[in-house]
Amino acid sequence: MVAPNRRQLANVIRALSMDAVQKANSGHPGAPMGMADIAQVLWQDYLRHNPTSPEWPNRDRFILSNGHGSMLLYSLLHLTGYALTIDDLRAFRQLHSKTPGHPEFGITPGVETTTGPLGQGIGNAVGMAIAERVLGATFNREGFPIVDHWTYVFLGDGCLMEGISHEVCSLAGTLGLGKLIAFWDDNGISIDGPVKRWFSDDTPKRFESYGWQVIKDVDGHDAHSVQKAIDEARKNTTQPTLICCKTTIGFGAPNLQGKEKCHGAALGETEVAATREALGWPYPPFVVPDELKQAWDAREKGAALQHAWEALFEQYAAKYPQLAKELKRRFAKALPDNWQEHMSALLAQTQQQSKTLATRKASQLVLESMGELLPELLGGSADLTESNLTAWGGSKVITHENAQGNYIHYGVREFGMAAMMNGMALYGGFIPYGGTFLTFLDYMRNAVRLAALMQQRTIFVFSHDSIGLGEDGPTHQPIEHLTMLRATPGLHTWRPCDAVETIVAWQAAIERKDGPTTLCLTRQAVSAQPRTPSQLIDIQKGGYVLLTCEGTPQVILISTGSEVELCVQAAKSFQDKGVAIQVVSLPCCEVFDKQDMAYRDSVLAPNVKMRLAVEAGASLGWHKYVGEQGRIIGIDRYGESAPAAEVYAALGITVEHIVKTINDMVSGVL
Ligand SMILES: Cc1ncc(C[n+]2csc(CCOP(=O)(O)OP(=O)(O)O)c2C)c(N)n1
Repeated sequence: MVAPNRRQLANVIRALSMDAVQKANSGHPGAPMGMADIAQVLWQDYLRHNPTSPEWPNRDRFILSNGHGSMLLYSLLHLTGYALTIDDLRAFRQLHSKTPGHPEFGITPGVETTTGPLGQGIGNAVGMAIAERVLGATFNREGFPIVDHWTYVFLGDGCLMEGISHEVCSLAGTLGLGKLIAFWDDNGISIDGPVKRWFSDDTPKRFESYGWQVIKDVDGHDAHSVQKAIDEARKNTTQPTLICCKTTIGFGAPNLQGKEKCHGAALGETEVAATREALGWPYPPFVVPDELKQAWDAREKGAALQHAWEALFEQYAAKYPQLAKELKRRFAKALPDNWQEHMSALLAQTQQQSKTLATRKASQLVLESMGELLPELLGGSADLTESNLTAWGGSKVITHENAQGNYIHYGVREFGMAAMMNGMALYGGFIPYGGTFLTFLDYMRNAVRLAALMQQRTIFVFSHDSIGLGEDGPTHQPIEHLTMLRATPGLHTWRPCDAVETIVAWQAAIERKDGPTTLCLTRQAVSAQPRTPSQLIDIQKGGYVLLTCEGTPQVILISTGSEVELCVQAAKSFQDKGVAIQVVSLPCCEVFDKQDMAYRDSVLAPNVKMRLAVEAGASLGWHKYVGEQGRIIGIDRYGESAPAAEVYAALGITVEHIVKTINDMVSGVL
């Protein structure tokens, strides 16, 4: 039997992709058909992976940043032997299938990250390449390259047009991520037509200026050229490489190839038939001849690769038992044995010290205290380190020259930072955290969303969390941001009111293995609140009664962060006036909402209808807690540029306003 040639092997991808899209009558056949030849070379000649063990830590990472071409990835995973059957391919884009419209992490074995929002895949890949480099620098020993693999990315014009690609590729060049190789699908087409009318950058020059190695003018349909380019890319381990591949979108479809019409719609029965003819593909949909199946099957080769690595790891473990144990611990997301004990002691001590300080400062003290315990913490800031207070005494900056560190100066690249952090979280062995001002959440928002969608332990540190930042004014003062965060499914948002709550917030973020957390922190100092031992324990429930009153409360105040102390002061002013007021601190709504009803009712007694929520942010969302008859003191406008106290006064976030509102409620005016 004659062994199938490369074009025939690539044509399997083309056929599966066009047929799956045709069956769903939805999807993107153009990119998979255009990139099939490149994929065939990369996956069959270079990619080190084991289809029966998709989580093998030292596998090469493959990211499809142009995620709309999902059928390319699904075809490759199916053909090489991942747990993805031909029936799964038939169910492309159907409810609860393993083959959703765009690749989704956690749904399909072998999908390394969720892609589709263009540009973020390359961001994730840069994060993964950083993770590989840092982990290798920490754990590899002479003769034991146990962390040593490549990160390959496919991307299209769309990814390169997105601003985030500049952010992350610029940093990748600066850091000299030599084991990152990106393939640009230079097909000259995006949805609206030929891109030259809206994308005329000199992409090679752009990447050269970032410090990348650029391999130009590669014929993406010529296996030999692709092979040569990959070899050249891999020779250079001090620079990331961009391989510019000229391709034809929809390659093989005689009437539609090279045209935008085949980008994002089924080819149509007639064109599918014509493509079969043109490609010399006589088989019915979803039928792959045995010899092609066998030629694609990578299970045996993959198992051998993994076994060889495991043998090396065994020797490594014999020689460096502590390192091996530590690496395993980190990949298992296990926390150190003394973790709980350490954090409880810190909590008790901080409660006792009762210090007035900004919660961003408290956050830094938490990092200082737990940093040595958690070498997996990989911190950073988007050029606001001194404001976010994300660095601590043990922070060591990762540079081009030295990857033995735990802190990244991301530069002014919020979106890129968040996407890279997601890549690091997905990679494993790290707990990424990164800071910026809360208002710049907007710049990185879609990556925060993807962290939540992918259920990754990414920790976003947002300081300057309200108008309390003062003089920088409305451009820097978040208003709607807390609401946006709370509206994001799967995200936990903590807004602690003092140092003690900040510790609990950090602890929750780190112990949470299945989702991201944001820590919203004040620029300005806040008072420490007194607590009983049981109140101290209840913080971790997301909400608790901070200030109790005699008997049933007449009014319940609900607040978060810096406004909690205003509520406490207001409530205390009623103590000798015969009005029983309870103050509830609600640092994390999502965690509180997960408590059982008995607990929630013990905090927010259902029969107490006079409730007032106070937060220096948009009022939207608070009716959930205050009910129909409740009131909200929030901010539904933009802020002001002035010293913090004056801005608070101007916008009515004051003790006086709270007191007046309570009086109005109690006297029946409201
Ligand atoms: C952030 C983002 N914006 C818009 C889209 C919608 N979209 C999907 S593909 C695409 C065009 C991409 O063009 P290109 O990368 O050249 O893909 P090709 O046409 O080669 O398949 C657009 C605008 C998206 N997926 N993500």
